[in-house]
Amino acid sequence: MANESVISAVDPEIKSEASPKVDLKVDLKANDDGYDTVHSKSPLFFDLYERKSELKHQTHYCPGCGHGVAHKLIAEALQELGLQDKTIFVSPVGCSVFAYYYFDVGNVQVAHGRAPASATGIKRSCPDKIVISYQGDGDLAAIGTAEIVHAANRGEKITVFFVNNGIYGMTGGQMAPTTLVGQKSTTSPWGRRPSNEGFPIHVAELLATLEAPAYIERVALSDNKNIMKARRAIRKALEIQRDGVGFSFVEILSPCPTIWGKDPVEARRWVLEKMTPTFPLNVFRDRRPEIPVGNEPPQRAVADVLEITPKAGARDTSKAKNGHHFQDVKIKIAGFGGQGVLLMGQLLIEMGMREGLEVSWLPSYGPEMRSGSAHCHVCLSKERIGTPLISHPDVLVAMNEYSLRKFAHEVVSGGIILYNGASVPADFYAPEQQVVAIPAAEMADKLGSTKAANIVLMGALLEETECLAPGTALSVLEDKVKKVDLLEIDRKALTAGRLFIDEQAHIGAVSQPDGFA
Ligand SMILES: Cc1ncc(C[n+]2csc(CCOP(=O)(O)OP(=O)(O)O)c2C)c(N)n1
Ligand code: SF4
Repeated sequence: MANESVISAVDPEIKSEASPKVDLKVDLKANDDGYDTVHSKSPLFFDLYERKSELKHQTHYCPGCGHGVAHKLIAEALQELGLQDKTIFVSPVGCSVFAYYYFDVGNVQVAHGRAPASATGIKRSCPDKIVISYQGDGDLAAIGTAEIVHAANRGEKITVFFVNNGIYGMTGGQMAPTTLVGQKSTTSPWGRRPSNEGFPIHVAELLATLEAPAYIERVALSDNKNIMKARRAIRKALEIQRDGVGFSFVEILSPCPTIWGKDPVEARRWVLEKMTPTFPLNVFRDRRPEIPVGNEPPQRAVADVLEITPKAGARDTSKAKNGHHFQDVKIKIAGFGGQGVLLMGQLLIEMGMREGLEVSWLPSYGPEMRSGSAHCHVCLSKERIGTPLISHPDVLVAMNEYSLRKFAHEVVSGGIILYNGASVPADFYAPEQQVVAIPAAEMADKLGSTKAANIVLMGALLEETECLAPGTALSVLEDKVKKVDLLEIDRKALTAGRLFIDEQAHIGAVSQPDGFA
């Protein structure tokens, strides 16, 4: 079998025991005994499987496992098509989690079920690459049902190889969505009953109800003839991606001798005799998707789409991209719901858009918005933003002590922490960051509304970082705050925050207990 030939191709000891005269490293040349070598290891595989230091030359798959065969067919197709250097292989959670030990291509291993979503992101950011999502049936048809359906429905130009062995292999044989009616598993020891566990899910047929997919085929690793068909289907799916046609999907019925409790030969026969009646082999889709022309998404800046135009007092947007001193600024604003945490983020991105920047805003809050904890991530950038998630902000605005303690460690070394308080707690240390305590709530209260504490801190942030122009802030406030009296308070709060930084912070109001400023 192909899997065995992979082993014997590289291990001199196994080779000499198994087939003493055949040097499988010789590529399709007649050997001494006159036979041609028809099985050999694809050069696309790494020479050694380093995961097993003591058994470097053998895979981690069980003997007779279909994953090894599927790997070989994929490797050979990539090799033949000359796609090795362009390929990014996304491996799943399941027995094939270690695919990256074998394929000498770009590799990413992702969370359970998420491979089509990750593959989508990779393909969209690197459209010239060949992106493969490789998944088992637990991964794709159970925890990852949503991901595969939506990736297929969007017609992502990726290739998905779906290894259907009717069971959860890695975790010891729980029922999968594809487990056959009557098939026993550790979680259906009586055999799957449609009345209780439902019927097997036919993923290929299900995806074929969608309009976008370009190619959907089901194949089986049951015997040589069907393996050859699988080989052709795999190659075709990759060609479809190479040619930019659309979403391609191959469901591969695959033996799992170990969990099925069968020897490798029986397991292959079982694929043909038991699986194919439920999962018929077929080409379910083979056509170029008909995407209406002229309705492509406009690749314009968000500010442009929303028709946000610069207002008087704002930074000159014609020079905006050159006028900012940063490549990007990442800000985290955290506090309790009701403190205007999310609103402050929205104001900042509105300002950013008016200054011609790319912006993102990612809110996070619990079910209890009022008084529950809330935070948001804001990114202002001269370039398109890869992710709105910010792990290490340049600036943290901590509206309360809880947020200060919880998020301070995330701030980059040399970053800024603006804390809503008269002084930082005595036992709080952030030696690598610049911490500025601002009694924002008190200041806002004196101006007429505690609610304006967020605007005091926004003024301080603008002054401290100079990331956006105060004039832009004013124009945004004028547009967004409808109540005249509140707008007046906000104006004053903005100025108060800026003045605090200018007049007090640098002469000692930076109140780290050790005097760090
Ligand atoms: C979020 C999450 N849930 C559950 C698991 C446990 N888990 C690991 S692999 C697996 C199922 C794998 O089955 P399948 O996708 O069919 O792949 P196979 O092992 O059969 O190739 C499960 C449930 C996990 N690792 N992560
Ligand atoms: S448990 Fe099944 S799927 Fe997993 S490696 Fe073994 S044979 Fe393959």
